[in-house]
Amino acid sequence: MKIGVVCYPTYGGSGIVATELGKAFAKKGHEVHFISYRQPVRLDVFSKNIFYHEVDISDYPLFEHSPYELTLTSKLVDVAIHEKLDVLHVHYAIPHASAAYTAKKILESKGLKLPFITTLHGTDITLVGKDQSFKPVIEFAINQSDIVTTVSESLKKDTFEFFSIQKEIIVVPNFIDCISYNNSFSQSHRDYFASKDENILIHVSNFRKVKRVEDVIKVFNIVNRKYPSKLLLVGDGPQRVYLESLCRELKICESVKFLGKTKDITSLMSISDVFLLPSENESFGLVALEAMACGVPVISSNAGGLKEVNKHGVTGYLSDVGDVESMANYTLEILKNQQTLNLFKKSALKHSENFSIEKILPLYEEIYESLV
Ligand code: GMT
Repeated sequence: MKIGVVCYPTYGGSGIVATELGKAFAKKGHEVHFISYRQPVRLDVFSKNIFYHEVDISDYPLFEHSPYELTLTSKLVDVAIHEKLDVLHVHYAIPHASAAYTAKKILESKGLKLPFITTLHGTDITLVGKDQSFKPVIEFAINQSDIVTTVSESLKKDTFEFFSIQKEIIVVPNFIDCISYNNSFSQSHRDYFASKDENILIHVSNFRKVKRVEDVIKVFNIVNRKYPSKLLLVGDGPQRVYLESLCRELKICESVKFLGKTKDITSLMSISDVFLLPSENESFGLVALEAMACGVPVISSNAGGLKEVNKHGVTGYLSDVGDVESMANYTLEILKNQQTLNLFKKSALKHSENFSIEKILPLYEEIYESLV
């Protein structure tokens, strides 16, 4: 098959899922054409089956804002015609699904067919989708997609709740390539951050409000008073300055390491004991799954699809959003002795295998084939 993939190229989970999925299809011998305004971060491999088409976002003096949706639509038409795409998979509703719809109609006027699949990832529904200024477009684009998928049952429910949807929605969970997460532990890396008797807690995100990173710091502050620990904060974003000031206020700057947008997340997760994800909303929580694949138990909120990923009392624990006391107590429970920690680590790793790419790829394959 010749597959077009549209995604955001940045660090966000939707771009990662789109890129890893495309790479996996290319590995199986399909031709995959990525279309975005910048090369996706994980598209760092050479393969004879992978192609990248950049959408021009340079400004014309008349425009105050670059009309990305239109340049994307034109690029989709161009790539579909010249590369003879069989199917298009767009990740994130706006503007990707609406651009795909317009491209499909333009192609139809030329006697060509291009079915498209829209995968909804989370904030396109739960945050952006709720915005009245986007709602009619998102609703229309979802209804016009040939197939719609969501990454969790919870997001499917939200989509039906927020919009008037006349289509069936198929749930295809996020996935990981288990092999690439194993065996990244390095004692010297661990020694660099913490002494022998300290624990390492970790959080990875884009530091947006929805992630509630301040709760991560508050949980850490409680845990650290009982069991001396270090906190690794990986990522960056709008809340960074506030988070730094909170650490100063709590006088824990020495124990909290802001590591920025490093690419080598696996190595950092592999030396950690507990992963914290207290999000206000999380359609799936790919990053929690990545932590589990590194053998790290997860303390998370019970928002959105996190219940479908993190198994309470098995792979970690879930608490109500904002209940930092409960999250701290659960963290202390996991860290109470090496035997308990090892048990949780083992269960987290085992559970992550349920989301292996080998299990999820055939679901997308079936969807593509049904359209081609
Ligand atoms: O806000 C983010 O976390 C980024 C966002 C994205 O679209 O890149 O992530 C969403 O999609 C991920 C991949 O499907 C999910 O694992 C995340 O849970 C989801 N984020 C939210 O729902 C907040």
